[in-house]
Amino acid sequence: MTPDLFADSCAPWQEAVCEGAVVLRRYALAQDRSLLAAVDSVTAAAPFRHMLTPGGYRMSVAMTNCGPLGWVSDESGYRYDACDPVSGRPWPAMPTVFAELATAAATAAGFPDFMPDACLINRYEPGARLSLHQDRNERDFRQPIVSLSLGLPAVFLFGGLRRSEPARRIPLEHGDVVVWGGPARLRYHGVLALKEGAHPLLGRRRLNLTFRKAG
Ligand code: MD3
Ligand code: FE
Repeated sequence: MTPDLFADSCAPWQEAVCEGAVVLRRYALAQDRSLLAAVDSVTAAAPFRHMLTPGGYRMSVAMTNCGPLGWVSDESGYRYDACDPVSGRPWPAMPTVFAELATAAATAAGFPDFMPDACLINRYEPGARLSLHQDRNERDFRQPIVSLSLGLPAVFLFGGLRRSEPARRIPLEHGDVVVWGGPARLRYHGVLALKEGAHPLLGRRRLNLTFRKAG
């Protein structure tokens, strides 16, 4: 063991991924069925769709949103919008079970009073991936982002403040919650292509919910 190796970078224990990032392993496990029922209620009103990147490519991850603001991408760029461009109607309300989970997890990670106004729901099927990017469409970077993983496991890439920095690989499983804030908030991150598999509740899918204070 060489403690100096970690002195200025990441702590060697699993919960604190890096300064500002905390993994709460299996934090949402006991609520998985009610969370999934709430996802179904959202997708009944705002179905998953494959958005286009500003460059015109179809994203392999299918997405939808709930809450006052939703993240959207099309050929004119990325932004938050109060309305679903498919229906022209406001995004479905954020289910109480979502908001309570996000606030409790943020509090556990040292960010009390987190009140998300946006929940992006990402659906991965085998082969779907998210390339390295920063989340910077939100107004206040002092606000953390809470992410919840459900279904098939995935490998999360956690890089640095520049795209060129090497990325760590963090496995994320069903029920894991991660809170990203402080100095971790603007780090590059992504998700490797989802491997084939079958989850007892979700089958060949992974869902990731990200909670943000966007506006
Ligand atoms: C690290 N989603 O929707 S959430 C995204 O699994 C997104 O679907 C991923 O990245 C997914 O933008 C990962 C984890 C996440 C979210 C925001 C971050 C990690 C982050 C912001 C800064 C650093
Ligand atoms: Fe992101």
